[in-house]
Amino acid sequence: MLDEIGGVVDWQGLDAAHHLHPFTDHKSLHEAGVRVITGADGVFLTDSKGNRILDGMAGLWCVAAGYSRRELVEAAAAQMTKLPYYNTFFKTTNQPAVALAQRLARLAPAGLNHAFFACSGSEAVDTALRMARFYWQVLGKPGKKIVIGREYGYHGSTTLGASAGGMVDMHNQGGDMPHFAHVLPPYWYGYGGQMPPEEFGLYAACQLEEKIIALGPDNIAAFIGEPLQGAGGVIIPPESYWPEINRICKAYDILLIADEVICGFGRTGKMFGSDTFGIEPDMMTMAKAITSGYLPLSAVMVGNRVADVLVSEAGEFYHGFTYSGHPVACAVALANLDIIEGENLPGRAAAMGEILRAKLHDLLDSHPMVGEIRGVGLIGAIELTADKRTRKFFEKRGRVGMMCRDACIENGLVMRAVRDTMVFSPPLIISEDEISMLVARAARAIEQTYQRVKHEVSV
Ligand code: PXG
Repeated sequence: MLDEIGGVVDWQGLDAAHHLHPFTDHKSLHEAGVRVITGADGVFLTDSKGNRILDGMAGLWCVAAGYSRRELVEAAAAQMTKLPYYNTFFKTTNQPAVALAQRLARLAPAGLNHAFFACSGSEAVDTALRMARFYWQVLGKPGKKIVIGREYGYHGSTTLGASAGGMVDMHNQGGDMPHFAHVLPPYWYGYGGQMPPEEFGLYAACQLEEKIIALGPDNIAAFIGEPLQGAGGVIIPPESYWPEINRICKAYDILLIADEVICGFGRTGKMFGSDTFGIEPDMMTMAKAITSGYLPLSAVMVGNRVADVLVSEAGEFYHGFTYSGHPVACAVALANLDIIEGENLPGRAAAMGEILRAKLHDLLDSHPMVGEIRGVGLIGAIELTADKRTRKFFEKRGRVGMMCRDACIENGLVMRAVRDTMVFSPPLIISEDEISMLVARAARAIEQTYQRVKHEVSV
């Protein structure tokens, strides 16, 4: 591979020698060789071999406005020229941070009027959890410490985030702090059995109520949940689920935290997943599409109930980051929100999502290895199954999904596998032609995978 002045650089070799990657088995990565991404435009990535790959995941669920947006580059350059950095500690602020806080208060559901800034989704989750516990301390209820999350929930990779999430492999590697508990996710395809989805939604919500009663409401600070569980496999709750969760959190006086890191900013067809699913959160965490991934930034939107206590009664909250309210990241977020609102990307996600699902149903409903196609807005999943009548999973879960993920790449498409569930979340600016391309490539990859494992599939 050539560098910009024509010298040969072995980027793969250097990467293997010096770079530790997130969520990676390095031995097998080194055997296979890493893919070097060198550029991107619109919904396409380019790699060092000159392949053009349709990015069906919007990076890691974040590049809502698409790649190569000049507006965002210019916003960053202008802010870097004017004020590249200053902190928001010690009685100071900066204009982009204030403007963004005001903008987010306008966009967020009613009553969420204050923003606390951080740099990643994990930091936003840490912030929300510490703030929830602090809130109860200030109110004289320091015993309310436990945070309840869900199996297959993902709330980041810091120690609190991993503990709040429901990924057992992360718990087993030190992400298992005390004062956390987990309940069943509203995953009808996996756990619904013979129950109709709406009945199963109530059943799953009821698991939270039972857990609260078992642990004692006086010991519980908050429930945290993604409106739909992204990294867990795009688990979309039945409509009955969230209204019941709202009711339970209110009935037992437990804060409700909606983790909007994936759902926020149009992904589900409305501005926030909370709007789509009717969630009434006390706090919301957001990141990723807040800058379309162009710079690291996250926020916790804090509802009046908590903010009023924090502002008027609490004294100092000993928490914050060097880059909280970073002026360049906030300026890019503002320019990105101009695109999201100006081009009505939430509405576009709703319309394009319908088209995407219709095309997937057309091509794949009758495929013997496809158990379910689901989605809302421009996020969705295709369940690969060993028996579509009984929704049976494959032996050694994750193996067939990984084969299909590799087949997708060979066909010029990035799609993620979560166990044997193929998930997609393309940039919200994707066109109808690009959707047809995505669907055709996905269908080809699924068929190629099927040809390799069809002896395991009941027809
Ligand atoms: N909450 C949710 C709901 C997320 O999806 C985080 C918090 C943490 O955000 P940061 O910025 O700290 O990574 C996330 C992140 C995957 C994958 O493979 C998903 C995420 C991150 C990395 C990989 O699906 N979600």
